[in-house]
Amino acid sequence: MLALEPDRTVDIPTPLLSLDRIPERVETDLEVWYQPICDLETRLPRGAEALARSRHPKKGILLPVEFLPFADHDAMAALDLEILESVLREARRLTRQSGLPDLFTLQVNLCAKNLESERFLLSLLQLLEHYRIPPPALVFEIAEYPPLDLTRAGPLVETLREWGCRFSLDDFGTGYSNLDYLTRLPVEQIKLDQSLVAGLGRSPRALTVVRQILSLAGALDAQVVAEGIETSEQMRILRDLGCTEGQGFLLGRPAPALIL
Ligand code: G
Ligand code: MN
Repeated sequence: MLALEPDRTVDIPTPLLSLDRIPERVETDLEVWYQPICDLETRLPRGAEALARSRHPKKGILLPVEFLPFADHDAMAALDLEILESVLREARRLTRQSGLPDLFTLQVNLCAKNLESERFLLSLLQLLEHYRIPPPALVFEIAEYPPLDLTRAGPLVETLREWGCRFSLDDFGTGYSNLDYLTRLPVEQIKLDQSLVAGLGRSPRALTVVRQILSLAGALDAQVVAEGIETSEQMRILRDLGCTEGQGFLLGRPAPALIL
């Protein structure tokens, strides 16, 4: 284990790739915004997802789809690492001030390339040591795209789980291979895609699909976080179906600071 002084500059291995590769990046600044993940009964935050944003001098705040070239996996991987470090730095600052609340989790998106890379694992280990953040404070969200090579990612995921980090399957319910992921990837959380949440109260079929996903998640011991909750009706239906956690504009918009 690397015992690093909290304030010493950490010697992270050369980043997987420089963020200079991101064309828009030349004239923009990366920011980390946070959106609360709340208990649907109390509406209190029990975690937050870190979201990449970029501040452009003329265009304002940009979403990743607006500043990250689609399918540039190297740029995505570099971005993940930069976001991760920023989240850990912020968590360290808050821990010094008041401590992270018990059971509060910081959710960070990770792309496939990182989860398939031992170098990423090493960087992560060093960052956790440096900022002294306990691994159980982190939930890594795995998106379906780009697809994960489970043969390569499996051992890394296992190692991270042994350290106490947890995993979430992001945007569940859209795309192609999610069910296969569920059989082969031990995740503690499933994020119900906002397109399904949007159908609640409007489409009986959406209700059926969401009910069945909740049942499947329950059978796999995975927590469900409903994404994109915008109306109290959607929230009520989700609660009635037994969903306990959610995220969305109704509960809190992404904001440029981590609010505990
Ligand atoms: O892919 P992922 O689920 O990580 O993306 C989350 C994105 O969804 C964020 O960029 C966030 O701004 C957006 N988002 C979060 N809550 C809502 C919501 O209630 N409605 C809509 N339309 N978008 C949301
Ligand atoms: Mn996500």
